[in-house]
Amino acid sequence: MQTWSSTPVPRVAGEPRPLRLFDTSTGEVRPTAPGDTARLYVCGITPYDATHLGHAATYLTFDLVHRVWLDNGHEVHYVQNVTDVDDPLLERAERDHDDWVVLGMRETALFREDMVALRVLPPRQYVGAVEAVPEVVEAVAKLLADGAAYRVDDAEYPDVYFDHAATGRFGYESNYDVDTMSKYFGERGGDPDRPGKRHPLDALLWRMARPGEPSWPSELGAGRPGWHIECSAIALNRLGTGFDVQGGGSDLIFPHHEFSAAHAEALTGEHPFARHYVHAGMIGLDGEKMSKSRGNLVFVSKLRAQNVDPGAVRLALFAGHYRADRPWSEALLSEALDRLATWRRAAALDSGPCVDDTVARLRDHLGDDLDTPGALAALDAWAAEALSTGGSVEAAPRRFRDAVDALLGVEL
Ligand code: 5CA
Ligand code: ZN
Repeated sequence: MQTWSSTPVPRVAGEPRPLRLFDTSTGEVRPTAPGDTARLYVCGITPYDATHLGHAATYLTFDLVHRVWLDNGHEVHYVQNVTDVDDPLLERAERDHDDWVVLGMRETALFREDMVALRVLPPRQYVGAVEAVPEVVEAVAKLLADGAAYRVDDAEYPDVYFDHAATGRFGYESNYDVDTMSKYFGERGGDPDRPGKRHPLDALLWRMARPGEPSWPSELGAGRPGWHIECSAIALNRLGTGFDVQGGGSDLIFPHHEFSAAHAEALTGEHPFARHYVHAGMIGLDGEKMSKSRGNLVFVSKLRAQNVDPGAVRLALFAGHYRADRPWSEALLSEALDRLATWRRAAALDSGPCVDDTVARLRDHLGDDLDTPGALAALDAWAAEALSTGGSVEAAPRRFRDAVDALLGVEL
């Protein structure tokens, strides 16, 4: 699939700080340790509706990871998927008498526009599930041959399932107990009650063709991919195993990232699939998680249509820590607009106070598990001083602007 266009990232003078991130699997903030090329996989959208601020917050979180690594001199090999064939997309298309292919293409195109507007740096490879069907078929065939997968006992639809115990490590990513796993498995796309499975927690790998559903002919029989294997195959085939960060929102901790890791580890025999599993908190509205199924959504495209500055959307979402579940509100946006206006006034001055310490603090905060509230406070302090007492360093406003641009992706 076509990725989206990039904006140039200015270089920032001074010493970069390495990036430490909270890893769900170990429950600790640990240093990321990328080689020359940092490898990042972030789960993409299921394109059945427009991008809302919850999605945006998650992609902005990983945009900061991308930017901090760039600041540290790494190349970043970033891969993202699009789940362009799956039950929610097919159900929405049917409900709206729409063609699922057209619906997916339309919403994916809108997502790209939203990402460009929000100045999210693009993935190097943006890969649809449909494009990846041959990769999924190859992976599922190998899992079957190795005994990590099996066909359900169903003469009509012998779908292929993954034996969740195949790697002997199941649960290491989420660290959830069995009750929690069972609850989320049922709520997030799993089918615990499917007759013929060996265990309720086993996950679908290949769904045999049903009348009226899209399918692809293959050595497994005509059918379509399960969800988790899509991300395992796409990530493994581009980034290899042991890549630096697997990312998504916290609703993907289980079952999605647990199974993506288990599938990939069963395929390669290597552990871990990713060195860090990083999860962004859920953005809510009116006291509930913002979600397509609940319909309590604020769309990025709607804000764009109202001419809301995308920089303010970034600052509003960065005002809270990425791991915290937090609400979106008009007040949050309005504070962000004020902050943006203040920073712009300060950045437009002819001179200002020395900015070196501020940039160092900005880097320290971002390096420390993306502490954006701390980063914003450091920048606020410089802007306030520049606007009140001034300063004589002519290069300072430009350096402030470049640091905000490079590290936070906000254009002043
Ligand atoms: N296509 C799959 C991943 S392979 C999927 O989960 N798609 S999605 O469209 O439902 O979500 C896209 C991304 O946005 C995921 O990382 C998800 O965790 C994140 N997300 C969804 N809702 C929210 C929310 N309210 N707040 C923060 N992130 C969210
Ligand atoms: Zn995924």
